[in-house]
Amino acid sequence: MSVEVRTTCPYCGVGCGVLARLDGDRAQVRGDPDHPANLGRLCSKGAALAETLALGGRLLQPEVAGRPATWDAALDLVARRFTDTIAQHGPDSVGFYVSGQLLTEDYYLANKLMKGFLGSANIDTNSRLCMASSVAGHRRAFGEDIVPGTYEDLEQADLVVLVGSNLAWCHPVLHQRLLAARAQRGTRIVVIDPRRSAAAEDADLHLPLRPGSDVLLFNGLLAHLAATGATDPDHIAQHTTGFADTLALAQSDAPDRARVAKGCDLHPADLARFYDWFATTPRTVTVYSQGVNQSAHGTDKVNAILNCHLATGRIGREGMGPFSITGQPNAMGGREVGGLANQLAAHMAFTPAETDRVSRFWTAPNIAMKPGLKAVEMFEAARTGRLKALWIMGTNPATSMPDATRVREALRRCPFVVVSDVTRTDTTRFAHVILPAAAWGEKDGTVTNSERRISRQRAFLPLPGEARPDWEIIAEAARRMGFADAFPYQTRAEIFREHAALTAFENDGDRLLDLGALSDLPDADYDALPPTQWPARRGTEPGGRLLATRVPTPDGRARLVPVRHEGPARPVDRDFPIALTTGRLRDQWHTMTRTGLVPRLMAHAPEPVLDLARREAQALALQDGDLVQIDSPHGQALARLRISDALRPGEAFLPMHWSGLYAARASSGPVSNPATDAHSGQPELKHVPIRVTRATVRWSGLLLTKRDLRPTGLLHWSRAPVPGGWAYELAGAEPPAEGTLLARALLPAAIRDTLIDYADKRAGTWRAAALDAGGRLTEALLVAPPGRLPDRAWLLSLLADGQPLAPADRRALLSGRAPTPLPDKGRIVCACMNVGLNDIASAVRAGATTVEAIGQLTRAGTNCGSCRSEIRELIHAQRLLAAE
Ligand SMILES: Nc1nc2c(c(=O)[nH]1)N[C@H]1C(S)=C(S)[C@@H](COP(=O)(O)OP(=O)(O)OC[C@H]3O[C@@H](n4cnc5c(=O)[nH]c(N)nc54)[C@H](O)[C@@H]3O)O[C@H]1N2
Ligand SMILES: Nc1nc2c(c(=O)[nH]1)N[C@H]1C(S)=C(S)[C@@H](COP(=O)(O)OP(=O)(O)OC[C@H]3O[C@@H](n4cnc5c(=O)[nH]c(N)nc54)[C@H](O)[C@@H]3O)O[C@H]1N2
Ligand code: SF4
Ligand SMILES: [Mo]
Repeated sequence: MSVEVRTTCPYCGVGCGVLARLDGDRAQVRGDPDHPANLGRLCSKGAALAETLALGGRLLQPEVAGRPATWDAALDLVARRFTDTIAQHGPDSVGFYVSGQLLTEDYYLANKLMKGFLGSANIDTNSRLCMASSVAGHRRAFGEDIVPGTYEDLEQADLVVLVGSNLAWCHPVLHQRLLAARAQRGTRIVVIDPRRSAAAEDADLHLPLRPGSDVLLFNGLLAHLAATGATDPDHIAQHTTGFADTLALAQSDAPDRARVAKGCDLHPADLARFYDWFATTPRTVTVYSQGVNQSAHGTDKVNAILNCHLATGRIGREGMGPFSITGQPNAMGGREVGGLANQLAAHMAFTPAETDRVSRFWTAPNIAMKPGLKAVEMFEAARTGRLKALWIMGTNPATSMPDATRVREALRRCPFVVVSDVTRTDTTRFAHVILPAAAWGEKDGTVTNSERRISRQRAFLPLPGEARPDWEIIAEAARRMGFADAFPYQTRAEIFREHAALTAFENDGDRLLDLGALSDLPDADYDALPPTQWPARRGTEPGGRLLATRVPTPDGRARLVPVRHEGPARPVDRDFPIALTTGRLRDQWHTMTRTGLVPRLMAHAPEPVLDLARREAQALALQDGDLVQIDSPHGQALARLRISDALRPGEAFLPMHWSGLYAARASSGPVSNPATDAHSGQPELKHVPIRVTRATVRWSGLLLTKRDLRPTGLLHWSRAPVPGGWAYELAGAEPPAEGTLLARALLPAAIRDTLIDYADKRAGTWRAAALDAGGRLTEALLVAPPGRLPDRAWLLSLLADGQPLAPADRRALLSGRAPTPLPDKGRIVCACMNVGLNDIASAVRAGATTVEAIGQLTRAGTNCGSCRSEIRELIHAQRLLAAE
């Protein structure tokens, strides 16, 4: 048996420690009981990591112009095209678009190459879509991008306010820690979210505010704190500036509570309760995430929250503080190295003193002197021809950027596009050069989580094919561009030490980001580095809370920032009357390149679904399960409709995960609004006005196959991995006979002869199946009028079985009727224990009224706990049904 390797989960910013090991060729993972972030827990995604490691679909060799190439040829071409483009058009004609999923060492090199040596600051990251408003808000208030608190604060608080954060699904292990602490000390939880999210389901109070009205809510809170004497005059006087002006603007914005209740569309009693709890609870932590950041006024939302904490002195102390929680595993590390276009490096910006300092440290005479293009601007520059060479690393902008159709146009027009990825994506389709990167389990380096804790990711798998770690790819390219002296690295430890040394360089305490104590870490200590929180100043104990008193502004005081409430960039109107928000599902990670491979993770949400408020669904006479078209001013999407009571009237929700690899046109990117926040450049991904209409569907189909296809020419398809292969849902607007022809073309010519083939023209149905030499099902294709496909559970079991088809099953395939209909679990709710919606509903009917009782009857919710909030909601819904 092999040794267990201590590493870190590559998904969310909680940064859980993982113990991974290889038994033969089977990987196994479990939570690291010694990691301070998770103390042994993992959520459904972390627990399924071992199932994402199969090499099918991995990029294993560089490609140039769609053909396999050697590393030498590919890297020479990258170096030559970047060098030539700069020689002809200047440094600002090239760009890098990178990712919070790179390791710190990768990120540091990409930033150093672009800003220090190519001479432009055109390196931006998907953190622009994610954390940029928090960064800008922190810098306005604290002079530096600092998250003051620690995870323990959530456990030591008496009140935890989650603003625009679905912690239950997006940071599940931290959510479980919070719920465990609440069971001990009775912590109150308030959720501020237009949607009744899974986190809201667990809250003591949910404020379903009008989308975009957060500033008004927190301005009203500041006014309330002042009016009730809940502010801390000593803290305000000694450690802050700007209180009077900030309060004055808050009071004029929110003159009384009635005005706030109306503006935010909240019940006055709920609002009063929240204000009262906040005013009277010193130990308060406010956690905020994308409902705050992804807004045209995200930076103001951040400062509106910070203002309330600064006015009460609740910052940097046990159980208190504002807490911007990061999304990606290394969003924080990217901010440390300076991966955003408007930062230089190591929390320094572009002042003359800072550019001088960094240029001396790097020995970089050609350093960028001004901020570069931010993500939305960068793709627009590529579209309009200003940007002529672009290198994308570890992110999938063709899917995840707003107004993604224009982004694709930009990628099509850009004369030279390089993509470093581990797999094919919507973005690699536009690449002139594809570089195969090492994936989780193979790569090795550091990441920093939401509480500033640096952890090692360690390799436990060999590099497959010709894949190479990102830092090596970047260093190789840099050497070929003529910068061998500045990129001599042989190991990642050297890079980490240099990064740590830069944070400490000429830093006499004016930058809190200081990793000086790690700047001469021997290789062996780097390899063995335990999770370490910064600051890690030389000669001091690392870690701890920050900003309680001293703040890294020139005068040492934190700034309250006056902010005024403004609505969304583009409100709803007659043409686009519904407000769409986009966000995350429990078991998927982003554009599904890894979690989409795991049947049990996919089972929670196997199809792209638009949630629509009941009032609109009724007004439009839409039914659950209808295929609907979503039109926004920017683009279109197609998804299955689900009527929702968790949404406010007038609102809809679409997951951000679906890409062109998993569905015909269900991505949120083309629909989303590219309008950005003026301070942070972060796009308003949480609000876009839309119109919803029923799509005309005349036939539907189901294809079970072992092949990995991407159908073209159909109105709609989506797919999910299932045991034994893939299940494709198909739909078309043609009459069933034509649909049959279209669908039939999906079958490979070679096997069309081995088919069990049955058509009933009158009924509009057609069924076909292919068996291998052993009589096992390899393909099944069924076409029928909408809603008339045969029993799905039975069909899936035939594919999963791997046994020769029994005569009864053969006959049943022809007749379209399952021999004995299998019990249908319904959509899977508990991914760990494989428990479905229908199992839970029958447990409720059998008398289970608590999550614990459901657990005893079905085992749902007894492992990672990620599904417990949903089970609570289901119990509630079932009991309402029963009461009707
Ligand atoms: N399962 C899963 N977990 C993840 C990820 C994933 O892909 N899957 N991704 C990670 C990443 S990179 C990130 S950034 C985080 C994101 O984590 P979260 O920010 O928690 O997740 P989202 O679902 O994007 O959005 C949060 C909530 O914002 C609400 N919202 C929309 N508009 C408003 C508004 O105007 N005001 C307020 N107050 N709320 C609003 C939405 O209804 C939604 O419930 O998750 C991380 N964790
Ligand atoms: N409408 C809408 N859009 C959104 C959001 C939203 O809420 N709504 N959220 C935004 C947010 S917060 C985020 S963070 C983004 C996320 O959006 P993306 O960053 O585009 O999403 P991912 O699918 O995580 O892309 C990561 C890519 O890196 C690859 N990869 C994985 N490991 C490695 C590696 O080690 N090296 C390299 N080179 N590649 C690797 C993966 O295969 C994948 O293709 O989406 C944003 N877009
Ligand atoms: S909470 Fe889940 S996704 Fe996030 S780091 Fe932990 S195991 Fe990974
Ligand atoms: Mo994110």
